[in-house]
Amino acid sequence: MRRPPPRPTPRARRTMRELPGAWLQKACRLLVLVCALHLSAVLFYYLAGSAPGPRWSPEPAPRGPAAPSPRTAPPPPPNASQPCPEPSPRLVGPLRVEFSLTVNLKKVEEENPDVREGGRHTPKDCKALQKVAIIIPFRNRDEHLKYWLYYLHPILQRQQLDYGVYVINQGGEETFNRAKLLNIGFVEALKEYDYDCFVFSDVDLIPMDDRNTYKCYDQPRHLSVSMDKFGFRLPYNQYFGGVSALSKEQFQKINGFPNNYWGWGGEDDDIYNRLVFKGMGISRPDAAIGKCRMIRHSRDNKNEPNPQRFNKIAHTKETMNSDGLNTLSYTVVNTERFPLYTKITVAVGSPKS
Ligand code: UDH
Ligand code: NGS
Repeated sequence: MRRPPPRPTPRARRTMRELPGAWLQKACRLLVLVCALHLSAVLFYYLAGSAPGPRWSPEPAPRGPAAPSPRTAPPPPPNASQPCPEPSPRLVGPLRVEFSLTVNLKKVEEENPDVREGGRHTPKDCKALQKVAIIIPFRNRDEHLKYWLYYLHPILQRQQLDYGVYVINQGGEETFNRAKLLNIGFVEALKEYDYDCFVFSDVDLIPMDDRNTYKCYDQPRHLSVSMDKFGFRLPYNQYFGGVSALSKEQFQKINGFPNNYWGWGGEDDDIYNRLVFKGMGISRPDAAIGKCRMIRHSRDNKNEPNPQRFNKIAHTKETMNSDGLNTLSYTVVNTERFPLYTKITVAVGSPKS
């Protein structure tokens, strides 16, 4: 005789009753886990796709040289988009400028990822209204250059300019020649790109308002009109020193700048005379927008006041056609393309040569 199966104990009976609930719970946990995994995968790919920096095309890399790094990547095609609005909507107005902080150029590079090698920038979302070469006369002022790069790159980008920064470094120990270095900057920048505007800037001058756009106007433009060292006003009405902007045509019309002002002073007055003798006037921003700070410094070696300057500026009319772009002679010693600027070291000769 078969014995009946043993009756389940009360505990077993309870387990059997709870069985469907426990399975459901396990299945739910599994579902939640799968969902979480899916979500993290989606999040990962989303973030990777929208991270700042260049997006690489999914196409296979072409054979040949390595893909260019973001700094050497070609600029966006200039006619790819609409003209940039005037004024730039990215301007912020008055700026705080001080020289007590220490500038780290590596950090400046990181903070300006859209500046390409050699200190070039082209706006991404519109076509710049002007192609501007910024020319800085230079010798032994690396500390000042750091401040200039730190302050100016963000400003120039907000101004939506297609620009390049050229530091024209006078090689050797001869007396400094600011105006000749500026002429050289004009010629050398044009060898690199079809610039239509040239901003000539001392290395120690920083604008205090980004509405003072570093571009060219119908008339030659004087930009540093309201300097702290002159109590935020012009030292005299004809003053054209510091920072100025001339279009390619305006510059050529005056035969460029004089080549034979050696040492400090007068070359900016000669330039002013040239402009007036060619029938041009000076355009300027108003005193508030034209405010700028100068980095205090002592007189440099080999840039003593030029005793001939008064005599020279008295004769601009007679000399301007035979001293300038048409008589410019120099040698390029070295061209270095740094991440934030192009440095061209030149031999300019000496007062006697
Ligand atoms: N520059 C150099 N190196 C030099 C000389 C001049 O880089 O050795 C460049 C630089 O861009 C400078 C510009 O030329 O900003 C104009 O020269 P500067 O700064 O000497 O002229 P500035 O009129 O000063 O600003 C003159 C000397 C002031 C002495 C004041 C003493 N308290
Ligand atoms: C004038 C100079 C300019 C000079 C200006 C400001 O006297 O070259 O002072 O100089 N002209 C002559 O000497 C003929 S500054 O105070 O910035 O050193 O730019």
